[in-house]
Amino acid sequence: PQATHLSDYRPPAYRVICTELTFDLDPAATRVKASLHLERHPQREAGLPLELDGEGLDLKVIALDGQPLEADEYAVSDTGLIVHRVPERFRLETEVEIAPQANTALEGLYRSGSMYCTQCEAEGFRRITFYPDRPDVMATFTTTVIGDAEREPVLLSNGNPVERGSLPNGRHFATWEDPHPKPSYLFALVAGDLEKVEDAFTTASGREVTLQIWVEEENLGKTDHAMASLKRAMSWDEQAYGREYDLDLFMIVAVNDFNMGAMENKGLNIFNSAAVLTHVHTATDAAFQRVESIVAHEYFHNWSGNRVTCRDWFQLSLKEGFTVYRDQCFSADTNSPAVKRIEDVSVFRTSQFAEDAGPTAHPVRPDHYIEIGNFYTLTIYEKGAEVVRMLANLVGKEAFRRGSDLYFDRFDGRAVTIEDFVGCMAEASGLDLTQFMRWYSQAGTPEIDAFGEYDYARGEYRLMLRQRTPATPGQPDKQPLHIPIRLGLVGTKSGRDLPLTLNGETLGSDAVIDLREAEQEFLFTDVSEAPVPSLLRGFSAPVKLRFPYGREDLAFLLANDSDGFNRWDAGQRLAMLALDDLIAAHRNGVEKVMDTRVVEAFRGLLSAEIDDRAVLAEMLTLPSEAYIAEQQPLVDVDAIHAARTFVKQGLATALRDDFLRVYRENHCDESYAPTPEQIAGRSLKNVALSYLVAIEDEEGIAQAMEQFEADHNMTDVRHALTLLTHSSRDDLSEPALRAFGEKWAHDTLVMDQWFSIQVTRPQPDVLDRVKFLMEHPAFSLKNPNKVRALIGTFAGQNRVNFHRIDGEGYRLLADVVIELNRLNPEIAARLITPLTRWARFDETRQELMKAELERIRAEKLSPNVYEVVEKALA
Ligand code: B3K
Ligand code: ZN
Repeated sequence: PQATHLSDYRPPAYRVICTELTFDLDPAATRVKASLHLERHPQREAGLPLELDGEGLDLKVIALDGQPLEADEYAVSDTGLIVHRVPERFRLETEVEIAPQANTALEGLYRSGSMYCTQCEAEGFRRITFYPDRPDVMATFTTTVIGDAEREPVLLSNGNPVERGSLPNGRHFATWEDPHPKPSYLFALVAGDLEKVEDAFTTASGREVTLQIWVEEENLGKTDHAMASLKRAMSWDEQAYGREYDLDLFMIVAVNDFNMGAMENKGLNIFNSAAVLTHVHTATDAAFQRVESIVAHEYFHNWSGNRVTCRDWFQLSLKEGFTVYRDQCFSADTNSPAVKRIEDVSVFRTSQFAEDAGPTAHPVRPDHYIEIGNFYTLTIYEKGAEVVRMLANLVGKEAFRRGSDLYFDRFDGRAVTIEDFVGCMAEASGLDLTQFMRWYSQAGTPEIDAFGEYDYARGEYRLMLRQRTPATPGQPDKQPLHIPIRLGLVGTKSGRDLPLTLNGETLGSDAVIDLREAEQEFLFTDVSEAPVPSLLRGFSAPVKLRFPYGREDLAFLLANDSDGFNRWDAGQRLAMLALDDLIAAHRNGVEKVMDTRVVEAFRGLLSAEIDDRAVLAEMLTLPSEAYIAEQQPLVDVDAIHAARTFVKQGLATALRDDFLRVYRENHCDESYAPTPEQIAGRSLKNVALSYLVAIEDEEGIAQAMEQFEADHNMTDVRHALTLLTHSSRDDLSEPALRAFGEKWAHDTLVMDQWFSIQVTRPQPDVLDRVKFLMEHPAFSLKNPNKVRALIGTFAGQNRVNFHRIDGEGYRLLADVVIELNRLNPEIAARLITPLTRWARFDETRQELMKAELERIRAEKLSPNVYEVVEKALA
C-alpha cells in the first residue's frame, strides 16, 4: 500500500456540480446509476483525463454526454476508473452493481439486520459508485431509492423528500433532494422497516424543522432522551455560535451494526444504536450522557464539517477537533462543568498520552497516511479539541466568537484548511498565532518541568518552567510550543489565591501566563505569604506538568485550591505518590504500608461539607490502572494492580463507616431521571459502595445485592453486578449474571454490557470466560459493538489478564485481529492498539507481543491493519 502526502495536495482536475443517483436495492445485486455533471477545475490545466475513485464495483454501463464509451476510451482498475479524454463540461453516466449483503467492512452500502444503510466517511462512497471521492468536491445531490414496498417501506436519503410512488412488482421509490452542495462522504441512504418518533423545532429565525428519529419497532420507547438532547443542542448552537439549522427536516436513524458512534450525514445522521437509544432499565447514566454528547456532536457538524468542510483528510481535525470542543462546551453547560472537565481530562491523559508515546503517534494534522480510516484517533479528536480550547482561551470569549462567525461566513459552502480556521482567530483577535500553529504539526506530549522559589524577604515568587517534547516516530527534533498555563498562587497561611503581579502588571488571582521558550522564568512580586502554586488549572494545555510537590503541598491543595479541577488533580497526584511507593514495594518484595496522609485526605473529603457531589465522587476515585501505567517508566501490570488494590482496601478498611454512611445518605428512591443532581448522587454512593465491596464487607456485599435486586435503574444494577462479579463471591455473582443474561437476552445493547462486566473480572480464569462468551449466541464478530464489548474491553481494561505472562491474552487478541482483518479492517486495526504498546513492558512480554504482531504481519493484510502493524514493528 502507498502513502498519501499532504504536500502532494492538488485540486481535482474536474469537479462535480450536481450528482443524480438511483439505487435499485437488492441484497446481492444492487444497481446504482449515477449521472454526474462535471466541469474542469479552473485551477487545473485543460485536457487532463478524468479520474474517478471506485472499489469493488462491477461496471455495467458508461456513457459520456449520452454516448456509450468504447472499451479503449476508459480503463477500470482496482482503485477506480479513468476516462482518457473528456471535454470542459460534460455529463457522465455510469451504472454499477454492488452486493450490500456481502459487505462486512460496514463501509459504503451495507446491511444491518434487515435494513440497508451507508457509511461513507472517509472513503466509503467509492464503494457505491465511481466518483471523485474527496471532500473538496462539493455537489448537490438528487437521490432516488427503489426498494421492496413490504420489506423496505421506509426509503431515506439526504435533504428533502420530493416525490414517492409505487412501481411494478411490489416495488416503490422515493426521491430526495439535497440543495446544499456537499462532499460525497456526507451522502447517506437508509431503507428498511422502520418506525419514527417525530418532534419539531422552531429556529431563531422562525424556520419550522421536523425532527425524526427512526428505529426498529421494539426500540420506539428509547428515543426520548436523544430527541430532548437534539433540541437542546439546536438551541445551544444558536446561542453559543449563532448557527441555525438549514433544512426543513432533520433525521436520525439507529442501526445496530456501525463502526463508530455516529455519522453526521447531511440531514440524515446515522447512529450506532448504542449512541442513541436509552431507557432507565437498559442504559447507564454514562450512556445517557454519551448519547447527549454524540447527538449534539453530530448536530454541530452541520456547521463545523458540513457547511464548512475539510479540503482534504489531513485537515480532519478542522472539523473533529472543533466539533469535539463544541460538544464538550455544550455538555459542560448542560451538566456539571467541573466533572465534565475531569472526565475528559482523565480519558485524555490516559489514552491520548499513551497514543502520543507509542508507535502510531501523529500530529493533530498528520502529513501522510496509508489508510485515513486509521486516523480517527484521540489525537485528531481530543487533542484537536484541546488545541481549539487553548485558542479560545488565548483569544478570549468575544474574539473567539467573532473568529468563528468570520470562519462560518467566509467559508460557507467551501472546503478549507486548518490555516483558514486559525487565520480567522488571528484576524478577530489581532494575535500572532504563528508559533501556536506548531500544535498542529508537532506530535508528542510536551513535558514541562516546573520549579518554584519563594523569597520571604523580598516577597517574590520565582517560577521556572522548562518545556521539552520527546521525539516521536519521524519527528526526532521538536520546537518549543506556545503553551498557555493558567495558574494561581495559593497562600499557605490564608488558604486563598494571592493577587498576582507579574512584571509590574496586576493579573488578578487566577491568570494565564504564556510559555513560549524552551526555558522561561516568571517573577511574581508582592507575594505576601509563602504560596503553593496551583499550575495548569483546568488542564489549560495538553501537557505533562511536573512540579516537586511534597505530600503536604498536595493535601493542602486538595483542601484549599479554588480551582475544582486542580483540587481533584492534587488528590490524584497525592494518590500517585503513595501508589509509586507501593509499586516499588511490591516489586522489591517489601511489605506494603498504607500512606496515612492519603487516608487523612480522604477522611477530610468524606467529612467535609459537600458542595458538589459529582466532583466529590471523582475525588474519591483512585487513578485507574491504565493511568497509573501511563506514569510508570516501565509498566508492571501486576505491581500496579496489587498497589491499587492495596490502597483501595486500605482506604476502605480505615474509612469503612464513612463510606457506609455516604452510601446510605446518597441512596435515592425517586423515579429515575438523568439529571445532574441524580447522577451526582448515584456516582457518589456507587463509589462508596465500590470501597465496601473491595474489602468484601458483609454490609457492603448485602447492599450491592440489594441494589442489584431492587432493579431501580441500569446505573445501579450494572454497578452492583460489576462489583459482585469482580469480587470473590461467585456464589452471588453467578446466579445474578445468569438472571441478568436471561432477562436481557433479547436486548443487544444490554447484552454488550453483560459481556463487558464479565470480561473485566480480575480473576485468572477470565480468559476462558472470554473464549466461552465468544461462542455465546448473542456474540458475533460481525457486529462491532460486540467485538468492542467483549474483546476490546478485555484487551483494553483487564490489564492483569490481558498481559498474562504466558501470552495467552495476546494470542487471543491476535487471533481475533486476523479474522477481522478479512471481515472489517477498520475495526481490526483499532483492536490492535494494546499490542502496539509493547515497548512499555518487560522483555518477556515485549517478545510475546511482538511475536503476535509478527504473526499478524504474515497474513495478507488490509491497508488498515498493514499500516498499524508496520508502525508497531518499525
Ligand atoms: N465523522 C464521523 C466519523 C466516521 C469515520 C469512520 N471511518 C463521526 C464523527 O466524528 O462525528
Ligand atoms: Zn465528529
